[in-house]
Parts: sequence; C-alpha cells; structure tokens
Amino acid sequence: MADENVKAAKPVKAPKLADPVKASIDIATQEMIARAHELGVETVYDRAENMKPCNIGAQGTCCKNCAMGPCRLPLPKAGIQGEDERKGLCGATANTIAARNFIRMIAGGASAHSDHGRSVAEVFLSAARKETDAYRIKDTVKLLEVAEALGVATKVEVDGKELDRDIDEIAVEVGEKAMNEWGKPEGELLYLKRAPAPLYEKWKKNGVLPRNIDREIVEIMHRTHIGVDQDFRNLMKQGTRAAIADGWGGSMLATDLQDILFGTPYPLQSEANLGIMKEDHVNIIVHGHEPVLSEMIVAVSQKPEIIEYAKQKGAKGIQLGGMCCTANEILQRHGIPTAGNFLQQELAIVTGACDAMVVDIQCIMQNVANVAKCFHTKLITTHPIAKMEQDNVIHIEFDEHYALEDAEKIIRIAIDNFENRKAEVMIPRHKSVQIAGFGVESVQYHLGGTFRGSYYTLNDNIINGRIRGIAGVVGCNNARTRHNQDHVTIVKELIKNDVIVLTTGCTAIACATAGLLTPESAGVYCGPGLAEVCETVGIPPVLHLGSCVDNSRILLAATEVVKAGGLGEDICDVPVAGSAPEWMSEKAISIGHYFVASGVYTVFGVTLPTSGAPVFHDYISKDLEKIYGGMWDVEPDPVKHAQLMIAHIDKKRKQLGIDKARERVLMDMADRQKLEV
Ligand code: BF8
Repeated sequence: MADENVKAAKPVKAPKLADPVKASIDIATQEMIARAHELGVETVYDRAENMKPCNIGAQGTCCKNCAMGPCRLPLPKAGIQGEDERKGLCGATANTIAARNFIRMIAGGASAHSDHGRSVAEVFLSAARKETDAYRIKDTVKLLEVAEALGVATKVEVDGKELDRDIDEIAVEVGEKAMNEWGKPEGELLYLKRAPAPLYEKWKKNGVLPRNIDREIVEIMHRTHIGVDQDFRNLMKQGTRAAIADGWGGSMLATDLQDILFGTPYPLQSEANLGIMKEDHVNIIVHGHEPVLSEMIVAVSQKPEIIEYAKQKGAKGIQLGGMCCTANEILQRHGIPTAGNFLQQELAIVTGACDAMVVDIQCIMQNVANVAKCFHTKLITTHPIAKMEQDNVIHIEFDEHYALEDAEKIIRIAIDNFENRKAEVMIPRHKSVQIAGFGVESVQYHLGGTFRGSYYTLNDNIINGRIRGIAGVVGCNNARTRHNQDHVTIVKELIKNDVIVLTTGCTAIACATAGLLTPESAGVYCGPGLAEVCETVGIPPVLHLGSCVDNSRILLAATEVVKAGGLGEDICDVPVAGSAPEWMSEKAISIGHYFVASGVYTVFGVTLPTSGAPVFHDYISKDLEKIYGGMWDVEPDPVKHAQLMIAHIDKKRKQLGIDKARERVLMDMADRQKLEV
C-alpha cells in the first residue's frame, strides 16, 4: 500500500529546445539545430534556453576573490538614490569590484593572445636555428620589416662597405628579441614606438607603457587580490597597460611571426559555411587558434600518398574545414574553406560527416566531446594546456620537432574513421563565396597602388567623403543573442552609410556566410560613395583581416592612415570606430580595451559587465576619452549600435573640417540620380 505521507513525485520537466529560426539567421545553422533535435543531441542553443545568466555577475558586481564571499552587490531596481553605500565584507565598493573583474578579464584575454604569441615565437626561434625541418622562414621581406621594428641590424659593415646581413642571422636575432618581450627585466615593449608619436607620448605621460608582456598580466592578478588596489581608476591603469601589451605586444608579435613563418596573406577566394563539407570526402575540421598545428595539417593533407590512402579507404579525397580563428588562419594563407564560427562547432559534428575534429587552444566548447559521442567523430586534442576529461577524447600531443609526423598521425586517424560513418549524414547545402586575406600590405596595394605605396588613396577618399570612415567590427558569437544577426545587421548598416569595414574573428566568418566578403556585394549593400570606390578598385566593402590576434593589423592599418596624412596626427583623430557585436570571451574585452587605449571609440553589443557600477561605467565610457581619445560604449540594438559608430565618425569628420566635403559628394550623387530619373 502506498505511503500516504510520500508526496507524489513532481513530474520532471523536459528541457526546452531552442527554436532554430530564433537561434540563428543562418539557414545552414537552423537546419543543423533542427537536425540535432531530431537526433536527440543537445547543443549550446538548447542550454541557453534552460540556463539564464546570473544577473549580478552580468552586472560585474559579484566579487569572489576571497572566501568571505562571494559578495554580491546588485544595482537596486530604482538605481542609486543618494550615496552608493553598497560594500563587500572587506568594504570593496561596487566600482572596485567591477573594475577588478573587468581587468581580470583583460588579464585572461591578454594572456590567451600573448601565450599563443609566445608559442609561435618559440617555433619561430627553433625554425630560425634550424632545429626543425617542418618550419622555415617564408617571408623575408616581412622579416626585415620586423627586424627594424625590434631594433635588429639588417646591414653589416665589411671592409668599410655596408652589406646585407646574413638572413639566417637576422632571423635568429629577431626570434631572440621577440622572446625577450615576454619577460625582459627592464625597459618597455619595443613595438610601442610603431604607434603614432602622439599616442606613444600619451601612454608615456599616463604611465601605461607596458614593461614586458607577462609582468603586466601578473600585476593584474596581484592588484586584484584582496586588499591591494582599491581605486577603480588605478586598477584600470593597469588594465590599460596589459591591454596595450596584448594589442601592441603579444598579438602583434603573433601576427608578425606567423606571417614570416607561414607567409603574409594576400587576397584569395574561398568558401564559407557548413556546406563546404563533402559527403564523399574525409572531412577534417581544424578548430582553435594557433596556426603552428593547422599549417602542418594543411601541408600533410595535400601529400599525394595521403590522398591515395584516403581513396583506398573509399573516400574521394580529403576536405579540410576551419572552425573559429584557426579557420581564419588557414583561410588567409591557403584558401582552406571555413566551416563555421564559434556557435557552429557542435553543428559540424551533427552533420554526421565529420571524421575528425582536431583542436588546439581557445574557444573550444567542452560539449563537442559529448556531441562527438553521439556520432563516429574522433575528437583529437593536441595541446598540453588544453585537454578534456571525457573518455572518448584522444590526446595526441603536438611537438613542433615532429610536426609533420604528428600531423600525419592525426590525418590517418581521420581517414581510418571514414568507414565508420553511420547512416545519419546530413550536410546542409548552404555555403558562400568569400574573398579573404587582406592585411596592412594588401590594403596599401589595393587602395594605395604600387606607385604611391601608401594609404594616400584611402585617405583621399575619406577626405573627399566617398568613404565616410573606417570601422573595425570584430569578435565572437554569443548564445544569448541570435547567431550572426548583430554582426550582419551592423556591418550592413555601416556599409550602407559608406563606412568601410575591417573585420576579423567570428565576425569575419559571419560576414562571409552572409555573402558580404565579395566585391559584388558593394553594388547591393553599399552607399554610393563606398560602392564607387569598391567597384573601381575591385575590393569587397568588408575586408577580412584574419583571426583575433590579427586585430593588431587594424592598429597598424590605422597607424598607416595617420602616416599618410590629412586625417590628423593620431588614431583618435581619424574617423574610425570599433565594434564587437556578439562578444563573449575575455579576449574580446582585452581587444576592446586596447582599441580604446589606442584612441578608438568602441561599442560592444549584448551587455557589458559594468552596469552594476555606474560610476565605473561612466569612467570607462566618458572619462577615458579625455585621457586616450577612445572610450567604451554598449548598445545591444544592432541598428542603434551602428548609428552610434556613424555619429562618432561624423564627429571626427567635423573636427577635421571634412564634413562639408561629404555633403558635397552626396549632393552630387543625389543630383546625378535626379538627372537619371
Ligand atoms: O579569438 S572571435 S569566439 S574564435 S574569441 Fe573565439 Fe571570439 Fe571567435 Fe577566435 Ni576571438
């Protein structure tokens, strides 16, 4: 007989499933979310339906830096009336807590980029010393440029004559000097002098010149320990030092050394979206960030004997596809197609056609291991600092001294797995053409020309108003907002208003899948001025500059604009704005802050973890402009977000006295249109 005291068990609610159409604007993604539901596979989109973010954490006012807490200081619903008396147990104010959390995010982001840079520098040095056969110095022109920036002599005097120094010797010294930037005991980062002189002076005056990369990150951890720095302005000063050490240090070194080792990108054509996977090929998805591994996978996958091996196993060949920033790295140098961005990683496995997913570091969701369990996919981790606890994950530690052997081992695992595919293969058909591989050098070539060899033509078109300004739109996907919608809406709004867009990271992939990375898109989406420039020089209105460490290319491109003249003396004078529409990672905060500290007005979408501390928020969104010329802003609505950027660009045009030129150009266009009617 049933015990009357035992209450009837509550029925367990089934978890909610994401609505595919509400979850993404991309049809391939929608199809794969629906497919995951059919197969009973849970993805990030479903988890976002069932777990709400912590409101206090989202406001930036939860302090868990000691065991007396976590101390939670939510903003009262009615806002702050009178004095803000909120305090943690130690007395830390909401501003201190939000600033501590914010700069710890900078530390996380700066360390991720910079540690990636360090790994590349180690491989670079070992290639320069000829300790490995797999890597060689590829771009000697860039090597000489970087040597100059690092103060490495490129000439030698022999018998009173100045001669070119041995290139191998230069490479070794560049590698050693680069490695030194992470931990040198005194001085300042050598690359800081690449910034426009007024910007460098501003950093110097404000005491934020980074000493070395590691030290600035360590000092953040010290200052944010309980009972150390308790002034949000002073905390942000250290955040600024570390962010500059990322943008003008770790990230810039990563980009430069990668270009020297693997080649400086030049524009090329490829494709993007899950539809690049092929049912009759061995599909290998390469996911993560460091090209040190993916370059070898690309090289080995093209070897005739490996292709032959795939054919023996019944496949027609090998299809590589990139995911996240690894996608951008192997796209910009080899034209390898892009399978997707951050929120598409689980879905590549849901196709049932992913024979192996090879990952290294950063932005790899642990759930890819759970999704892989539902299919035949081999998930292979390769980096000693990034393993997974699930027992279906294979770890093959990648050693650059045996790079080709390791890459071959991984590819053979994928090929051997081809015959284990089950019936449930379903690859969406959708993919788009993309032109990628832009950089400081190619923008100079396309918009400056070989004769001028500068950014003169770009500047000229900004001054005459055909191009209203420049926007850097970068960053992640975030499951709290519709996949790719904000990226694409903001970028379309900008180019419609004649703002040329430089993009990297997952934004670049979103733009590629939406068809914005082709010269033809200029005629469809751009305002008349930008369309005219793009059509004349044959470039897309949205230029793909690579991965997230390649945001350093945007800093150098902005510096070239300043150098070419006519648009002020410093980056903060140029009609330029930054944006991260769907950001989610700590790296995005570090990037955002080095944009701000370099003089760029930078708008983030979704949310910013500062809303619980209004005084601190005002400091970074208003007061910083007086110090560095750039400042933060947040706007989740994509159209308003773009309009804020355009308003800032117009403000800069007015300050430069070139606002009238644009009115005239637009008047001419309107007049012309009237005549045509
Ligand atoms: O470094 S944009 S989701 S993949 S963090 Fe990650 Fe964000 Fe994508 Fe590359 Ni950048």
